[in-house]
Amino acid sequence: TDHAATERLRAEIAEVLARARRRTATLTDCLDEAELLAQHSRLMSPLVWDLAHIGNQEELWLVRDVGGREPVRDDIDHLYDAFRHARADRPALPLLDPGQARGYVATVREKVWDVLGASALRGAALLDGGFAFGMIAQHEQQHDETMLATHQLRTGAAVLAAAPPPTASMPVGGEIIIPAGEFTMGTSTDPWALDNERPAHRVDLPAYAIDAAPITNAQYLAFMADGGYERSELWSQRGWAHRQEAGLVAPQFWERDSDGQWWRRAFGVVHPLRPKQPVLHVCWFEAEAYAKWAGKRLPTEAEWEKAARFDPATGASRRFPWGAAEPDAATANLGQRHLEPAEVGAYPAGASPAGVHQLIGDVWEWTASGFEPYPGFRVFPYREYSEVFFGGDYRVLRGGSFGTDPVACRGTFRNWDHPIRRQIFAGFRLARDLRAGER
Ligand code: AVJ
Ligand code: FE
Repeated sequence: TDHAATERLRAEIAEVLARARRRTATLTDCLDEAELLAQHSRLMSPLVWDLAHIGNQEELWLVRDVGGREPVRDDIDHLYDAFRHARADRPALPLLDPGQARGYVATVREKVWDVLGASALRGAALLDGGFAFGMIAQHEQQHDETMLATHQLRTGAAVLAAAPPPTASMPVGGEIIIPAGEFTMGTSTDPWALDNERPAHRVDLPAYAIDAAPITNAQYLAFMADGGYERSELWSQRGWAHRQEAGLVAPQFWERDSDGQWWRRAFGVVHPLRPKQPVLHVCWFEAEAYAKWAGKRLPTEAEWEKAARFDPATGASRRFPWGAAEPDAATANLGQRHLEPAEVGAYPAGASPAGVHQLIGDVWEWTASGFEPYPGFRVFPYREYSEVFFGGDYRVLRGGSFGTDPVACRGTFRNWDHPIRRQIFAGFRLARDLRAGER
């Protein structure tokens, strides 16, 4: 019945909002006031800004807009408007202190529980799939992933811990050929899909080859050993200029000892580089140079999505590579269950029908594509989520990382960042056109 469906949706919303808040607490309760207020990197906000910004977005959309309630703190809106102040300038603002920020997000959440429970919602926001609530849960989780990146940039003793990810249970490598043909890209029906994932549209692609797995540390080391960072001919002009200016010699957070062995610092712990794990913390220009060295290229967004979603048996596009089931510990490394990517070959149950592995989770994958609207795009509900970024200096990333919650991850989900950024949890896989006669 309608009533039972509404109650199920209400319970699902309550669970995703509560899960996001538990994670926000995990990321902020482990640090003292000074560390929450500190600028760990000019690329990032102080953690206490993310915390109150999470509450402020929730207040704007769920308390004021959906709930039609009185503002909790409309005097602080300007402090937490991401378009008003650059990240580097946020530490100097008269921000709520950690205690005030915690009190603020808790007060907002109390009001949201009240809004969610209100009978008036039965007809409106909830029947429309609960989009506003889903958007806010995704927003909190996206900032939680950003806060996790701030944790990775912070120096000092480790404060986060998690079980190690699974190791390879089968060898995975080489390429998969995706035959030519149309597929459905994007979605018009996923209730919590964001505006930039809409609408569903048909895309026709020639046949192409795509890597069965992301590029590993071992593969990346071979590029480095072959002079990858020293050979300007492997880099685009812009990429080489950036490589020179930023002094890039290895992925971020790699350290080499006097014996020439590489180690990786992750969340305050230095560990030997694990050869079968996907390479992490490379910028788009590094991925571009690696691709040139390998005689290949990055996949376009459409190629990535067809490899992830197209089911040749039905001709339909799936929500996830493995089907419609929610991600779990057997299919994908998501949700900060682990603090690093898993080895390639660790998730055979998560492969796509074509046999492409680990598209979802582990590392965000850089694509060749800029961030553009799909044909028929409509802003929903606000221009600043997607539209103002279209046509900018961004590249699209797909698939989510170990730090992405399932609520903010699916085969249609689009992320984007500047091509020089590498503090995000990004790696890549490659693709190529087929040679004459190859099929
Ligand atoms: C989609 C991850 C690029 O963090 O800038 C958070 C998500 N939008 N608050 C970002 C977002 C508004 C966004 N990314
Ligand atoms: Fe935000």
